[in-house]
Amino acid sequence: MGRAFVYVILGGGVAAGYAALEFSKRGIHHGELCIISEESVAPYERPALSKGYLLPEAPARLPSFHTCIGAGEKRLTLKWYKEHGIELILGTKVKSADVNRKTLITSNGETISYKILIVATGARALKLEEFGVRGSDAENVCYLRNLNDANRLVDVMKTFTGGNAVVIGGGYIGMECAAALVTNRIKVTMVFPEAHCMARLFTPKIADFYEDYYESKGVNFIKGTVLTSFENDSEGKVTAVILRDGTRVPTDMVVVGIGIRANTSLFENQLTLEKGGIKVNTRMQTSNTSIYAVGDVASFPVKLFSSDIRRLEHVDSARKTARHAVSAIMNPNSTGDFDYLPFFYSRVFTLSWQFYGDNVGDVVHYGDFSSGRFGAYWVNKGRMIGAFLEGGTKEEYEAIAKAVKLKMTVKDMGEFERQGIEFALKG
Ligand code: FAD
Ligand code: NAD
Ligand code: ISD
Repeated sequence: MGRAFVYVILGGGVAAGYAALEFSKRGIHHGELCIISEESVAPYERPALSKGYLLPEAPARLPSFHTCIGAGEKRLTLKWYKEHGIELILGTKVKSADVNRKTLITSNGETISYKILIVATGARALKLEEFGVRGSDAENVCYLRNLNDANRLVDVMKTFTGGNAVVIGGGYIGMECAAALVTNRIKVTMVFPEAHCMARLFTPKIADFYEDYYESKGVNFIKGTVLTSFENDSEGKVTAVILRDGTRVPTDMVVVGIGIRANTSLFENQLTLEKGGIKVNTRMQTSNTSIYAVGDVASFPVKLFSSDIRRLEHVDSARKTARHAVSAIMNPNSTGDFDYLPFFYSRVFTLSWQFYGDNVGDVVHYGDFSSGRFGAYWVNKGRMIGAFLEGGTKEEYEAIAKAVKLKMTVKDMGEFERQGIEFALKG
């Protein structure tokens, strides 16, 4: 059995939702587009899973955070897809792809053919087993990538209110989940291999601020080490984690956030890959002209960084690469090169930061670290190429984004540091 579509979006996450909205805005006929997703719900704003979804009071629940609410656009419910003649094939994993035949085969054995395919398969959470640790399938060990994981985490948190958790990993998931656990009255120990948290992005000085803040909320940090094994009770539940130096940390539950791998496996010998993702050009087109890739799975040239190929793992890039791909498909002649300003953000407790650009080169810090209104700029070859700001206003965030986009010239580093946020505000 089989079905044929003009456009197929493979994957039903953030990028898929934004691509669907863009297709509808640009005008497609009923029955032309389908989305195939392993998840059993329509595309939703994944960032909610480590924030509003984990709140102890009035937590966010679907359908409130379907895409494209996160960018202030329409919320696309099942009804919307139906009304727009977009087929949602949910709870269905694509098992294989044949780019020559232009077909996908699903877990039900169905063959779906396409004229144009958008790959939006995102990424999967890395498992501890991939680092030689066994037993992370225990019922009180949680990962967080999708709605099922989030539901499991909520259930486990509820079971251990007033208890202890170990968070493995000091990246985005580790930091956001640790904050959520504390808010749910669970005492947290964070364990990660680097010298400070958020090592991919933060400077030691920025990290110090967040670590001090977390410590003031009762979080204990064990840095520069990794977990090597679990201790379990007779029912298989984890009761303690054992670290590389033999330290034993008793716990009621564990949350693991040790990075991701892009879901490229369906295309590994069929499309060109780079930087762990599917390589695309400035139109989000892969090495096969009928196939586009967007979101976490796409490695694309960032014009601002001399067209260096990057794979970004953030929601803003998922939304914008998806829209750009659809524009390139539907209106090829009026679609220019993708010109993206990398944008990352996080919100924990009452804190909130934004980062634009790239974090290489010399760093200057500015502002007041004791009051939580501070920032940092990255300067490379006399130009500002990255900016971080905690506790900024809308106007300030817009100003740092613009300054990075313009790669403002920095003549005097001392003066630049002294001006701080004023440097970006005065434009
Ligand atoms: P995804 O949203 O992961 O969607 C991929 C989809 O493809 C999934 O539905 C998956 O089931 C499906 N799929 C994969 N393989 C197959 C297959 N073979 N067959 C069928 N379906 C398949 N970024 C930020 O910038 N800010 C944040 O605050 C933030 N918070 C986050 C919180 C959490 C808990 C997580 C996990 C991520 C967060 N991110 C955040 C990252 C952001 O969510 C991702 O960058 C974004 O979701 C990427 O979108 P995507 O569509 O490429 O992938
Ligand atoms: P990450 O790359 O941000 O952090 C991974 C962390 O894992 C590292 O910082 C390191 O401390 C740790 N680590 C690596 N190997 C380890 C090992 N063997 N043992 C113990 N720790 C180890 O990845 P993540 O935190 O897992 O986040 C997953 C994905 O979700 C990322 O793509 C991230 O961008 C996304 N996310 C983003 C946000 C946001 O942008 N606000 C929020 C949540 C999740
Ligand atoms: O996707 C990302 C991310 O989370 C970062 O911190 O890219 C950046 C780079 O690792 C740093 O620029």
